[in-house]
Amino acid sequence: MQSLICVSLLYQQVTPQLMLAVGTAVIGSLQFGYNTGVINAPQHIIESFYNETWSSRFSEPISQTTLTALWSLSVAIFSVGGMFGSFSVSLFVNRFGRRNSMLMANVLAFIAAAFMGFSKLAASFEMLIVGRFIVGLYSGLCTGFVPMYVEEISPTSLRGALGTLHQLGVVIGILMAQIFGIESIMGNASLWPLLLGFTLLPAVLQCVLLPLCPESPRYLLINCNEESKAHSILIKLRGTDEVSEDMQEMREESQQMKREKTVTIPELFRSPIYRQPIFVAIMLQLSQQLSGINAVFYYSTGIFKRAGVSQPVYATIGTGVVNTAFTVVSLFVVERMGRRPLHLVGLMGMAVSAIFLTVAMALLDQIRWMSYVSIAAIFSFVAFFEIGPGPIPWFIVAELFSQGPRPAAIAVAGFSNWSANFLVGMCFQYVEQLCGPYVFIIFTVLLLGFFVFTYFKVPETKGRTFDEIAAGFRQSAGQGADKYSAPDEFNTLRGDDPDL
Ligand SMILES: *[C@@H]1O[C@H](CO)[C@@H](O)[C@H](O)[C@H]1NC(C)=O
Ligand SMILES: *[C@H]1O[C@H](CO)[C@@H](O)[C@H](O)[C@H]1NC(C)=O
Repeated sequence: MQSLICVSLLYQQVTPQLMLAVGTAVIGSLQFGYNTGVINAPQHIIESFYNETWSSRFSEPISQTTLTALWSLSVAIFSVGGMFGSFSVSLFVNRFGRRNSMLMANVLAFIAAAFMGFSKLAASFEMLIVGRFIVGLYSGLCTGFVPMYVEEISPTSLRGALGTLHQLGVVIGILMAQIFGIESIMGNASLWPLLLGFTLLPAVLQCVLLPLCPESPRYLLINCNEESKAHSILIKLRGTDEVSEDMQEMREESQQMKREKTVTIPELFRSPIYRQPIFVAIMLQLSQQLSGINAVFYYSTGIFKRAGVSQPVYATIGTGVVNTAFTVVSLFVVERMGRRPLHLVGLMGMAVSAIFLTVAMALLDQIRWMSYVSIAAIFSFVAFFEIGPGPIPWFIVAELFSQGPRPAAIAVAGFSNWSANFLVGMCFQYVEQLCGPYVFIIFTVLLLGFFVFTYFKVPETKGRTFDEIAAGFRQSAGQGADKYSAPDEFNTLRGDDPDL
């Protein structure tokens, strides 16, 4: 009976307008995922393109070190772009609005697609690298724009569920890239430029659909003070005239924002009330990236090959399928369960899977069927990622900070995310060449470290107010932090930044 009511409520709230807007925005998440995964399958084909280009330019074959360096750079420069992109999000969203920012960002996708798509024709690997940088920039912007827009247009009761669609878009993007990367589709010597340039099509689609989507009512009301516009958009999005509650909620939020000054990034680190939460936020991001998940998404085809799997591309697609399936699972559990237990379970599961993978790869020469164990281990590694370290850090970061410090906190978290992502993309191949099958031991150690950190330092945030969470931090920090009571802190902060 109760679930019947839930379903009918859901039906009422998910209007066509809302679906269109969310669906269009999530194309941005798809783009991020696609470009994360696209470089994986055709690695060897593009490497031989680098080799040929190099030979014809310098009339000598490329050395293995140069090739590894160039390839790692092509993979990892995406994260450098992402870092700049995620830092620029706030420059756009408050000036141009959420929807128009998304629209404008697509210019980057066009440019990047051209650079990557024509790199072979121009016999220039530099173009490919530049294209990867630009598409990273674009992805960094998307990972800021999309969750913000989706959250702001969704009704409160659906915010969590629709918010996870961003993550779902990302993993479907990865899966698409893996499927298109099959040799008989686009992962071959003649079509790989199309594989990389494909990012153009979703961009075009989004440019066509975005003008049909509404601007975020929250932006209109709070940033532009256009109350009637916000009101009429809400009516369309909700499919009912009864939007006074939503309006009220946004007005209260706006009041709250006026009371609570925006905190800048340096203030975040200077102020004792934020120092601990921001430390937790950074560590959670690192636990996501240094778990080794991107080593799998960037290099799994190579890993499977070394693990003796006969059709590595299909195993890679398998990881995409598992990834997508477990993202759907987490979509249902995250809203119900606490964040902390899920993160702990995810980290421990990943650590155990990494151990299995290491053992399987070490015993491969003695025992043939170990290649199946390695496949299973990578699948469960990915599955546990989507239970914990995948979705949880974002929930916690958003729930740890109230209005004032949240944008700065999210920028810092994004920065840590992308820097760690870069580190993994850049170093994995080198470390793997050094450690051979034991490379995942490094991730195991890191994972166990993050498990211990989460166990002792990360508070539960679900269903708690910011004040309660802050009180918890003060308690655990001991006497020292008690000297600073929150209101005083806000007052001093308000004093030293006149333009906000
Ligand atoms: C580059 O190509 C040449 C000729 O095809 C080949 O002998 C050499 O091994 C390749 N170099 C690398 C690092 O793969
Ligand atoms: C951080 O990285 C993960 C995985 O690479 C991704 O799912 C997430 O959206 C990223 N967040 C940001 C802000 O870049």
